[in-house]
Amino acid sequence: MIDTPKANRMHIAIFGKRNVGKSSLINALTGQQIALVSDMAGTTTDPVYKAMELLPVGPVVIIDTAGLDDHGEIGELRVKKTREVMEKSDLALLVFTADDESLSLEKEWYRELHARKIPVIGVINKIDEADAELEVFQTQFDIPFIKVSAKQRTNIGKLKEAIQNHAPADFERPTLLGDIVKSKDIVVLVAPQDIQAPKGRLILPQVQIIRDILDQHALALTVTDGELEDILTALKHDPDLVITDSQVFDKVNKILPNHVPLTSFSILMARYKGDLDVFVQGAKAIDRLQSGDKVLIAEACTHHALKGDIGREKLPVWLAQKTGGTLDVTINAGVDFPDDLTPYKLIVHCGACMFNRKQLMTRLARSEDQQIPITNYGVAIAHIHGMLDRVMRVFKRSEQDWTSKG
Ligand SMILES: Nc1nc2c(ncn2[C@@H]2O[C@H](COP(=O)(O)OP(=O)(O)OP(=O)(O)O)[C@@H](O)[C@H]2O)c(=O)[nH]1
Ligand SMILES: [Mg+2]
Repeated sequence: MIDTPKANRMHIAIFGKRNVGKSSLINALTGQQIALVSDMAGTTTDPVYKAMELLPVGPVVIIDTAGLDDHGEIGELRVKKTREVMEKSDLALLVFTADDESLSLEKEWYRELHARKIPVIGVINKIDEADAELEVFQTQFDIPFIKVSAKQRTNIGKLKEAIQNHAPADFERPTLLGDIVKSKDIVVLVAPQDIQAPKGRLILPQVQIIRDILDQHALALTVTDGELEDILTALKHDPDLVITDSQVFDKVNKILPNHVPLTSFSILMARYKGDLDVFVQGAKAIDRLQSGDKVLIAEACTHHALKGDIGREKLPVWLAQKTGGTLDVTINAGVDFPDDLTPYKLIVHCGACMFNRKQLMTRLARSEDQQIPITNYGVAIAHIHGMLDRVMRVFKRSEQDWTSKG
């Protein structure tokens, strides 16, 4: 997948004295064993970089560093490297433990971070061992504090929320298609024949995507599914990309030669506003649904549902067919999203064209916290029709490019 360039990812650095649990924290935040943890002070020697989608924040690089209090000849070199990390940090986590006796080193680092206008969040770790008096810290540092246990993963969700709230504002995905469409590419857009948009208009995702194609100086051709064959015949060569409405996926898939890249409006919006990997994972839960399971269909706006509405009518039928029985479907429309998602076996979200990225990412984070699979209309429909691999092909690329050092 050609994804957010590393430079556009928010860089979150973890600083603190040796042994406070910085490496344990990067492991807890990523949910993976990224960094080596041991009770020997000075385990981490060089900065460790991990690129990932951090919910609800978005694409980030998290950086684990060596302890600030390292000393001796090599120790000082390590501190120098840690200091260099500051140069590329957009946000810093300053890690403490409750029994910290001297805070002078942290104060020095805090002053430097502050001078560089890098937002800092204080993280008091190991609260499973010793609870901390927040006031003691708060009187000495003018920053928000979160108490966590990296080891037991306590309050890691709260920490992610704090990161979201204190993150600099300008880390949204720059374009919908800028990384997959180039100048002069021919992009065919397919709308269903019974266009549900208000008479005389296109729906917002179509408008946004056409605008984005024009921004790339590519060519946008809009047809309904009935005219797709005509346009393919009329073109001198295959289109570089076809973007279809999810409702006619199946039909388009049959008409379009397999080598022509195909995706949907809804999937592009899901990538732009949310986290496509989470939605793809979530779609796999469709295969585990059983008759009688509760499913939440979430819509961002309260549009007037027409006959054959995708979320209200088609999707529930398709999902139920997969289970061979019936499902207990709840429709949730608008800005209220249930706090408790645990009754549901699956959440299927609309394209969220009326939401900004943060709103949708917050919902993804809540689902992740409660371990409820969440997917999106387009991704779900592609999966139901056995086309998920095909419609994801255009984004394929490994995350590894962004996981290397530096
Ligand atoms: N009880 C408890 N122990 C923790 C917690 N987090 C880390 N530890 C332990 O503290 C020790 C140091 O953890 P690390 O994550 O390696 O600490 P670090 O800050 O990366 O250390 P250096 O790399 O040496 O600077 C290990 O023995 C961890 O298991 C926690 O939340 N609770
Ligand atoms: Mg470490």
